[in-house]
Amino acid sequence: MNAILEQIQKAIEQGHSQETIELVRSAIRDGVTAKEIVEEGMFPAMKVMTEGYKNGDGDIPRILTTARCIRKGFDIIEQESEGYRQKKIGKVILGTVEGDLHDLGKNLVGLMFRSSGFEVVDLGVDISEKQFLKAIKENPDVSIVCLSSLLNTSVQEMAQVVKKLRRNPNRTYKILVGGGAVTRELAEKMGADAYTETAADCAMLAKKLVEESTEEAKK
Ligand code: B12
Repeated sequence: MNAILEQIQKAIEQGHSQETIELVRSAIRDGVTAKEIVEEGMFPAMKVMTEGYKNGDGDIPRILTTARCIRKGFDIIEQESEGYRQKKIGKVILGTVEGDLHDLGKNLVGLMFRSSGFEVVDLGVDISEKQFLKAIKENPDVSIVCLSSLLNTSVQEMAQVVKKLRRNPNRTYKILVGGGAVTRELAEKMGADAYTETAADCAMLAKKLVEESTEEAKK
């Protein structure tokens, strides 16, 4: 692997945001592509962090500093990489459901989608069924709707929103759910199209879902 990509990964894992910015800038100047920086430098750091979290050895301050470094690196790519103007794979609407104010996981999901080439409409936290439906109406080209919930008390609300989103006669999107209060079993029960445990996996899965929908539409 290109040495600078390894350095980017290390800087992010260690939470050094200024160093991340300088390394990403320097990689762009040296002709490393945005795709390589994201997929071989930033993505692996994110993966290490979310795996750690899954196994119980990721702490919140560490998650925050990692997310901040990725965010900063990504800002530099958007501002300075000519080659970044890639065609968007699809559009994602993302929000934490009503009653729930947790947003760290949702923000990571948003970052992963953006760095995988999706356009992201982040509605924020405490988002009602009405607000999700309004956003879908305003973005008829949406391909994925993502709901996040960390509270058991909000899972009911999430199930309600999923039910409504499924019934939409103009549905062109897949529904993806996640967050600490959601399990695969719950996701299936509420009728979501997909669930992943971590942010790192969900953008990959969404890419697959969008490709499958495009294939189906061609038939
Ligand atoms: C930080 C935190 C807070 C912060 C939130 C700050 C913020 N800006 O988000 C504050 C202090 C505000 C807070 C408040 C509360 N909290 Co709190 N909080 C936490 C804590 C410690 C960490 C959550 C977190 O950010 N984790 C890190 C992120 C990265 O993980 P994550 O969100 O799960 O996301 C990952 C995956 O789930 C996935 N993911 C997330 N969303 C999505 C969406 C999709 C579509 C997909 C595919 C994947 C995905 O990707 C992420 C990365 O891989 C947890 C305990 C814990 N250790 O989990 C309690 C916790 C979630 N909180 C809890 C509670 C009860 C509360 C309060 C009710 C406390 C109170 N009595 O006031 C309030 C609720 C406020 C409200 N209305 O929302 C409980 C929830 C219990 C439950 N299951 O119902 C927990 C589990 C603590 C506990 N053990 O009791 N909290």
